[in-house]
Amino acid sequence: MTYQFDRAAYERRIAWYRRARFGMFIHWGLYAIPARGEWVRSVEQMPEEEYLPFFDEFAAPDFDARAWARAAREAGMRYVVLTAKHHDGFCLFDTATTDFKSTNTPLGRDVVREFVDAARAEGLRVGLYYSLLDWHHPDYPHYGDRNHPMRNDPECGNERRDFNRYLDYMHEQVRELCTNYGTLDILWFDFSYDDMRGEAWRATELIDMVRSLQPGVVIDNRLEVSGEGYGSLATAHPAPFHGDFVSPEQMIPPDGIHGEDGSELAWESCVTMNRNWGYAADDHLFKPASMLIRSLVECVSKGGNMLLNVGPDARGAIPPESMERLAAIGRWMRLNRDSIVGCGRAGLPRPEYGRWTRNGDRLFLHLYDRPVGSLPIPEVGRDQVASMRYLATGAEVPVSTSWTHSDYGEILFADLGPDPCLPDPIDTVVE
Ligand code: FHN
Repeated sequence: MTYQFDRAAYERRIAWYRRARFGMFIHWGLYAIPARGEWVRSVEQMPEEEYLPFFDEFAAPDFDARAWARAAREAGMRYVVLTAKHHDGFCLFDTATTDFKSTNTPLGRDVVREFVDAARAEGLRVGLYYSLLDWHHPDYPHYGDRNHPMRNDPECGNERRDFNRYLDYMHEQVRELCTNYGTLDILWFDFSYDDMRGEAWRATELIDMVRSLQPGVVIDNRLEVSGEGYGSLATAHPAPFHGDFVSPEQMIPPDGIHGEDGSELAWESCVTMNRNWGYAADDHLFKPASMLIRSLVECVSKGGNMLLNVGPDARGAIPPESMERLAAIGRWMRLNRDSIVGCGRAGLPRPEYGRWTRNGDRLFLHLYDRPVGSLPIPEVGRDQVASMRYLATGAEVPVSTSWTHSDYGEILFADLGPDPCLPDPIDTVVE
């Protein structure tokens, strides 16, 4: 039977996600010990025997999922996504499929269990990231040149590996995650490449199982693509494993993301604060909070979400540079959240001096450059506007009168100008 995409069911499933707009990504695992990013095994061509000792060292004395979830909530985030398993194959959940899991380390705890409980206790939606790649599993194809791990190198003896047996393992782990940790709000698969996409993962079978266990879960599009691609969600005939949102990585699409039929697709830009997803001790170049807030505004003004990453260190603590930025973002969100949560594209021309977002008949102008004197707003008609106020202070906005017609009830400003709630850009330590 051919798959029929049910757009009405899709829009119902994705509605909360479109309103949420802002989430936290958490990359954590054994790689926090070498502290050179989550691809350290591949980039440094580290053999398994050099990596496995980190397993016996993984004690994470400061691991506190509730502290992570509280930091996300206080930053104004509405959902959190944790790496349940990254490419190194290390499982942060108590799986029956392998001993390579957090419950067998000195930490001895089911990190995913504590994470989902903490997130829900903080009123957040729960997401789990799951790597399709697995450098630990003996049946996952290995690659000779680890700097180009996507090529299937003949010297790696892949003919002896049974990839279908790996897929059975992978599907069983996904089934455990969908069965043992309550209602999941997001499943974040990562990632497809070369000919490893779609049915190469037995994706229809996988998605059918996921949907039978977690009917309302929102799924990303990386059973088909990586951070560069749209996937079949954008086409007139989405595949069964289309995913529910497009997942641009470290970039913001110039004008949002639309399907071939012109429909506005859900999308989420996932971004790091520095240059690494996993903890990297030497990576001190963090973006200032004001830049991260502008990225969030940019995403929402184009109808998208932003998933902002933190990489806890080997002790389990979110780095201080990240905590500083989360706190600054939280100060801004406490006063301006109405211009982000529940908002989307305003349907107005994009001004030079800022960005518009909209929620129903409320318009929000994110002022990047505050004008001297009154504020010309040629995009909106004066005669239908009930009031204009700065969100951060409630103060009336002095404006000029040269306007055209509109149908908006009120305009509120989320002022990104020299806002008292935004700290001076935090000095970044540049090595
Ligand atoms: O290889 C991963 C990477 O480590 C990280 O998890 C990002 C997050 O979107 N996804 C892959 C690269 O696209």
